[in-house]
Amino acid sequence: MIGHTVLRYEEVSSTNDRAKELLERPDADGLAVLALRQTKGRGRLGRSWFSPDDKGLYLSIIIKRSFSGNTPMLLCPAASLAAALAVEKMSGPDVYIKWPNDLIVNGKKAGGILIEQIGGAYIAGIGINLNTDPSGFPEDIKGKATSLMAESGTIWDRNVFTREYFALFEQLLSKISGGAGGDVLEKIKARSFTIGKIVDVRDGCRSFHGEAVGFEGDGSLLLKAPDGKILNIRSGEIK
Ligand code: BT5
Repeated sequence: MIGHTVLRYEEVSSTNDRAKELLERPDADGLAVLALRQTKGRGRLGRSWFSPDDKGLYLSIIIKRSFSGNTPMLLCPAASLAAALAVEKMSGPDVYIKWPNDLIVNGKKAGGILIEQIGGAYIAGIGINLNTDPSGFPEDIKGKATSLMAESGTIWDRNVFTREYFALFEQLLSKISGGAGGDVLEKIKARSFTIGKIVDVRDGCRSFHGEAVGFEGDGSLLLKAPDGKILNIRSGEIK
């Protein structure tokens, strides 16, 4: 069960790093690490995650179970969708998912997902700006980032949110490991900030341009290039 044990810390470098140290525990699958602040919160590709004290959700969940086929590729969609559904369940603002890992509220980034693989285990890192005051965001993200509090006008209870998140993520994990990943992708499509838009996608030194038209079964983005060709993009970043 996701969240069967929750280890809570005042401060860690990164909850993903702390989770990594716990991978060999016999009860590792589903174990969660929660911190009030991170001194080296991370995004993808070595980017940093702004993690002010006591304002956000800094959560990592160890997933160490056997998966078949392309299921692990669906961990990021499942973790993103669980966040959107948890916000919805708590009557929050609509959350859109910008492929592959951004949680968007009213056009701004309110959270992000970082999935890391270590051997046969995965760590799902979930960062959400619950009660962050937007005036405190660093200059480079000011104007692009927001928080649930800023968008809803209410204070978000981290513990209640986390409980909802655990239950929803568990349900979605059962779906993807039970072969119903298509359902998850359909639900993401309905909340997608990407599908239907003309986008530029950067993947390392490659870049692609076209209309985002859908997802492949493994969560890859399908892009219709100007010449009509459909490109299948497994990872990258939308500019
Ligand atoms: C992500 O990366 O969006 C994944 C973030 C995952 C953070 C969680 S917190 C718990 C766990 N422990 C960790 O150490 N990490 C995970 P990426 O797509 O690479 O986006 C990173 C970019 O988002 C940065 O380069 C900034 O532009 C922007 N950013 C940084 N902090 C932000 C924040 N608090 N809110 C909104 N945008 C932010």
